[in-house]
Amino acid sequence: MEPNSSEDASSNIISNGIKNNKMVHETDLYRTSYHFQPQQNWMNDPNGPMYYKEVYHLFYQYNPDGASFGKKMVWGHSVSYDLMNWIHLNHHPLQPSHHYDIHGCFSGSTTIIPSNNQPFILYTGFDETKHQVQNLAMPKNPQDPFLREWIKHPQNPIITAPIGLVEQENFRDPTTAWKGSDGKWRVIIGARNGDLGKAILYHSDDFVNWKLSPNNHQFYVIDGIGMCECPDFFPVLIDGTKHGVDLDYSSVQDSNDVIRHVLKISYQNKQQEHYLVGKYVCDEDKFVAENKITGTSLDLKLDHGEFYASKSFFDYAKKRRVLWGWVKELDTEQDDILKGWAGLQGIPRQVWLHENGKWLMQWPIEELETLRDSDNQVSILGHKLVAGSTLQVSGITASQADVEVVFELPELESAEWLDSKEVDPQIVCSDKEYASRSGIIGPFGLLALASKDLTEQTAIFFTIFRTPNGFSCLMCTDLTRINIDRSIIESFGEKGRVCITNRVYPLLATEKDAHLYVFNSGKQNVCISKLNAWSMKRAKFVQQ
Ligand code: DQQ
Repeated sequence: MEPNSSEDASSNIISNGIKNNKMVHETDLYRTSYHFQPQQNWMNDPNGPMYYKEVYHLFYQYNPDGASFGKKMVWGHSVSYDLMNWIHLNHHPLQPSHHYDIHGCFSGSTTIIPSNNQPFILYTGFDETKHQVQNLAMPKNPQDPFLREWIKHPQNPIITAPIGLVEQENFRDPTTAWKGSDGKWRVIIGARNGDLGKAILYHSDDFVNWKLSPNNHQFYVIDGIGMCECPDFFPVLIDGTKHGVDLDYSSVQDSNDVIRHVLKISYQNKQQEHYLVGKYVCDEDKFVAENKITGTSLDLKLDHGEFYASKSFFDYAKKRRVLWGWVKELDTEQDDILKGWAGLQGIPRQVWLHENGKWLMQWPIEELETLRDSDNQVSILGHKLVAGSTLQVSGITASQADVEVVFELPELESAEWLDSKEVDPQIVCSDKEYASRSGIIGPFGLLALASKDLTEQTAIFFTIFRTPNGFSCLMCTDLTRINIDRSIIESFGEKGRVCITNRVYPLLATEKDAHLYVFNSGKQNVCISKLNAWSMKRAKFVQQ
């Protein structure tokens, strides 16, 4: 069973492209129907997402000149009322214009100043000497809910790299700033110094003049990982509820018993999102993490697939924290140039802390359900999935679908033995043949974007093991959700504890030739206690 392969994608696109001689979205087999992507060209990191004057804003790293990473990156900008349907604004709020960003306006964040509800952008400029410096921009007209025009601060660059502490070429991606209980603004900037990955902390009284934190400017240092890109620092409630909290520390002293903080870094060398959960002592600028980033499979990760440079924001409207993440292409640069675009944003996710206080939970935001086509839904209840069997889920558009499935498992005693100290689950997972190998309980799961003859498919599967401390499952889950959208598959397992994002480029399983199956390669029967699947409607994207 060949998983959908990326390397053969080019033949398909080339044939389409040349044949039709015009690549319009409809014929573009891999262009998504409900994921955020610009009309054309290259997109990477989500920048400064926010909710302002009842409008959701998403800025993103964008190359206006082509479908590959550009020499003069700008900030793209789109707005929405529901985080699903978008208005792509024609202007670029930030584009290279001065010595301090002439080689590119790189990633950064927005901060809304509570006192006057005015948003500011802090972003990294790639300057004339190819050093990375931090700059400030503010809206020309804060009354415009679409914030179409931005002005760069005359004092830019407002922060330059502290020599000896960090490399001037690796000092970027300022976080959303927050005000401490001492009334001082704080911001973290990602950096590297040799093998040391660093989160550098700055203070400011007026949001313009910044200096290294006198308490603890090396906010967090990780040896052996190299560059810490796109840091994100935010509070979460420890009561397990899905509510979000914002970065307001007027009373932080006594809230460490109800909140924890998350420091997320984009691990450049591994292109993965690793995070720490811990206690933040604001007036000492100390972050005491309860886990470590070691670069091994034991690390806490936001996603085990293609998901990078993520950024969260506090959604005042719904009192939740929403997470965006860039999902890059896995086909070739040639393919991207031919299809005329590259890069997606994952479905925005609500993020909260598990009630055990140890790890984050993520789930697609509820607005995604507004795109479910209720006239095109399938339900399967209490179906015994016999060992070695496959069941087609028909009656939906399998190339763009939303699926929720609950599996019930037989008695577990017969499960195979696995000592996770001896075996790295990540390696087991990455074995392409694993899904078809017959274990005792599993592999079982879903075959998405599958061709009729199953020669092409992407398996999302689970296996149950007996381990030294009880039972564990390889992405074992009782509740899973997968979002399928033509060339992206996002899986959310165990109610949101495990997320895996895939990019696939099916050659056969496209449009109406795409199918969805449930399978059980295990020796024991499992039960589909509940499966609901919906065809998904297209989201609306307009240019303005
Ligand atoms: N992408 C940006 C950088 C950031 C990197 C440039 C992460 O600011 O570090 O597009 O993908």
